[in-house]
Amino acid sequence: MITLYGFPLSNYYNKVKLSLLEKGVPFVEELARPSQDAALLEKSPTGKIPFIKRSDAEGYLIESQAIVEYIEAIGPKENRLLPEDPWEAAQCRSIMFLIDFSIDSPCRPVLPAALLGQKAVPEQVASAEQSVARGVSGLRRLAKFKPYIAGSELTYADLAAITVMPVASVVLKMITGKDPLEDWPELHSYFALLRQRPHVQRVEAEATQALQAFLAMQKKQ
Ligand SMILES: N[C@@H](CCC(=O)N[C@@H](CS)C(=O)NCC(=O)O)C(=O)O
Repeated sequence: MITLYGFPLSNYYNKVKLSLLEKGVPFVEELARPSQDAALLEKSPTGKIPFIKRSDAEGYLIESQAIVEYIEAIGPKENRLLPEDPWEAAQCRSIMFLIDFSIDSPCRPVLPAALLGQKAVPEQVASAEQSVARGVSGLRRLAKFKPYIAGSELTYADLAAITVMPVASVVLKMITGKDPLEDWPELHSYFALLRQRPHVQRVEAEATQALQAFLAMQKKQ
């Protein structure tokens, strides 16, 4: 059995959780918050979430991309979520890396301003906006929407898109009032298609609930 550590406020946690659900790999969830405490660092050497553990093996596995690849390797072969063809599989990975490094990562420096009420630094906000816009325009050139992001089959790239990308939208909209994904109608039709899937609905509902609870707690403080 796999134990998935983290919490549904994390987009990377949700990417892994949705991957486990869509692949059909049984798992249990255990709450873990990112921290630099020694106890957490023993399990997750960077102090980040998500990470997983197998009940029949020592040690933990960090980094959502490595975890997703592991899920594909151990899950039911008939339910392929990464193409067999190495070129097609690499195309999927490149979409996932673009989402992580060119859309999600650039908005991280301004996340505390959006979610923790810290003061936004104008240079950081401008840089985040510019970098995310560049990442989004790169993804616009790469996305196939036929109907899925990498082609005709559902892949982990779709599961990453629907779970990881919304954070850039939420964070930048909270700070600047402008959603960087707003003017991309094809993306919204594609997200609507993915949202017909029960597992996507479950993961998004649990993420929304966690965000609302977190914002309500922040307001009280
Ligand atoms: N590259 C990592 C990113 C994970 C990540 O950034 N997780 C966030 C939560 S969404 C975290 O733990 N942040 C705490 C920190 O940066 O110290 C992955 O794909 O798993």
